[in-house]
Order: sequence, then structure tokens, then C-alpha cells
Amino acid sequence: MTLKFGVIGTGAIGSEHIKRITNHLSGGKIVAVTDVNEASARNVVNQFELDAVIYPDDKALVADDNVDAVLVTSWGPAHEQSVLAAIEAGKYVFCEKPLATTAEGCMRIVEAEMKHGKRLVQVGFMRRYDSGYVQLKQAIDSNYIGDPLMVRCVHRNPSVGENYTTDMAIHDTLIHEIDVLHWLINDDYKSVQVAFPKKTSRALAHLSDPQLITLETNSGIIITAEVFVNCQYGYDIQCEVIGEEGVAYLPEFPGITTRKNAKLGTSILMDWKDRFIEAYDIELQDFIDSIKKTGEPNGPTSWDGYIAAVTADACVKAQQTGEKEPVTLAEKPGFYKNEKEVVQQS
Ligand code: NAI
Ligand code: ISE
Repeated sequence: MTLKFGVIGTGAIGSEHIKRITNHLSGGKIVAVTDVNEASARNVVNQFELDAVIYPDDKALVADDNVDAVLVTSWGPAHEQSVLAAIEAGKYVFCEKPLATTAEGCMRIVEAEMKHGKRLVQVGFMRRYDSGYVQLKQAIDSNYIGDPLMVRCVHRNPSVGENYTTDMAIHDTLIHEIDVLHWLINDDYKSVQVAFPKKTSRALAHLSDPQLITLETNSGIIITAEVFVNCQYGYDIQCEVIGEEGVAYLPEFPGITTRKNAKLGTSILMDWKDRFIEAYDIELQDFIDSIKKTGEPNGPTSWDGYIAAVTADACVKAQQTGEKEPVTLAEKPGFYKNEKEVVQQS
């Protein structure tokens, strides 16, 4: 069986995902596309020689009986409407982050999915599929470094466009750390605080850059995460977990080392598309395969999207108050609990 995708939003990541489903992955096919910018939709159909219908909007695309799964890669504020329409029609959904731009919007999706009665939605938190993070998780889960006490993270982009705002450092950028870290250390966030170091002269007037975010978990683990989106030199993702028995580091992206002119050198990537290229492939292949095998997607859930949105909202509040802000989550519904959580509860 081939999983037939309809794609909403054919911009940067939408066209990357269309390319991977069409040319690199197995078991998926693009049969429909839509974009508010019709020329963009037409462009991908021509570029990837798709046999796909171009629809005027998300509602028309979702209503197509030929579409089994909806890939939501439009702008964040448009996600909620498309995801809800897809759930209403009983279609599977792969939604890029954020699931919705507010915690309330994510909760509406959670409720719609529970009402439908089975899991339909996977959120595009691809770092959980990155081999470096998977190895870090193995080091933690096998107790190799003992109980985690602290985590230090860095999320640097070479530069950002003029529409990028101070709160986007949280909703658009830190959101990846927010998701991957609670998964990594098996703990929930309790509070967050944001500090603004000296501002780089490279940032536009309206943007505070860099930012230093501190997240504390229920068990007392302290995480510091630097977001610096005008660092100039490259796309740089770092993570160090300090445990009671040892320390584990996220591996650097592999590349050759050179020795020349009295210098030892390794290239640093410039683009997120390249840094997580394998993780994007694996997450979408897992989406296709798990639906075929079990009838439900296997990756990050709507509930994970909700956790990320609540935590991001608390960080944005902390940007404004300068205070430590609580992270208050609703109780996790049994619908989203995994086998281990169900056993722990009983
Ligand atoms: P983009 O601006 O390049 O593309 C977005 C596209 O969606 C545009 O072509 C726009 O015309 C279209 N669009 C907007 N509203 C629409 C609507 N209501 N219906 C149909 N089309 C609509 O943006 P980009 O970088 O591709 O980001 C898209 C989403 O993917 C964002 O939510 C972003 O946060 C996420 N993203 C995730 C990444 C990851 O690493 N997982 C990396 C980059 C983006
Ligand atoms: C972008 O939307 C992403 O998701 C990238 O992974 C992140 O590094 C970047 O800061 C975001 O703007």
C-alpha cells in the first residue's frame, strides 16, 4: 500500500519533504498540493514532476478522497486550522512545528484527536530521530553517565531574516530543545527564566540576540540553553549532559579534518537542512511505515506539541518579566501514555 500525501505549504521545508518523499523514501507519494501562493505550488509540481492535483486551499485538499495523509508545512499560524480539518476528515497528519501557535490551539487538536479515537497526528520534532540525540538518550537510559544533573545546550544560526522577532527565538528556534530535552532526560519542566546578555551588533533593532534560557525540571535538573541567531560562522547545535557518573556530548556532524598552514580544521555546516538531513528522512519514513504497520503514527504526538507550546509560552512570558515563570501542564490523558507510563501508573 502507498500512503498518498496532500501537502499544505510548498515553501522551504514543504518542498524539501516533497523531494524526500518523491525521490528518497519508500511507500509514500504526493497526490495533492496547495499553497496560498499558487505559483509556489505549481513550481513544486513542475520541479519534481508530480502527478498531483493543485487545490485552491487546505479544505479542498483535505476533502480529496485520494489523500490518506496531510503534510502541514505552511506558516505556523495556519497549522491549527489545517490539522483540525484533517482530523475531522479522519486523515493522518504530519505537521511541522509548531503544532499550533498557542497552547489552547494545541489542546483543541488534542481533544479533536481523542474524540476521533485513535492517533492520527505526528509533529515534526525531527531531533528525536537524529542519531546523535539517540545515542545521548541511550547513554542516559542505560545509566552509563548516572543520573543527569545539568544540561548545557547551544542553538546557533548564522543569521535570520528581518521578520524574525525576539519571541521567535523561543517559538521557532528553542522549541526544538524544549521538545528533545524532556524526551532525552525523561522529566517534565517546572519553571523557566530568560536572560539577555550583551546584544550582538549584527541583530536588527527589534531583535534581542543572543538569549540565555534556563529551564528547571521537576527532579531539579537545570538546563541552560543559548539561542544566538546571528552568530555568523555557521549552524551550530551543541548539547552536553552532565551526570553523576560522567558526561555525554552530542557528536559533532561528521566531516573531514584537515591539517594545513599550521592549522587543524573541520568545516561547520551553514544550514539546518543539511544538519538534520538524515533525521528528516528517518522521521518521515517512520511516519509512513508505522501507519502501514500499526494504523497509527509512532513519532512525537499532539501531546508533545502541547507540552512544547505551554513551555514556549512560559519562556515568552519570562522574556517579558525577567522572572522565573512556572510551566503548568494539564494532566496527561491516558490516550497519550506509552506502555511504560501505563505500567508505572497501575
Ligand atoms: P516558508 O515561508 O518557506 O514556507 C511556508 C509556505 O506556506 C509558503 O509557501 C506560504 O505561501 C505557505 N502558506 C502560508 N499559509 C498558508 C496556508 N494557510 N495555506 C497554504 N499555504 C500557506 O516557511 P518554512 O521555512 O518552509 O516553514 C514552514 C513551517 O515549517 C514552519 O512552521 C516552520 O516553523 C517549520 N520548519 C521546521 C523546520 C524543522 O527543522 N523541523 C525547519 C524549518 C521550518
Ligand atoms: C527554523 O524554523 C528551524 O526549525 C531550525 O531548525 C532552527 O534552527 C531555526 O532557528 C528556525 O528558524
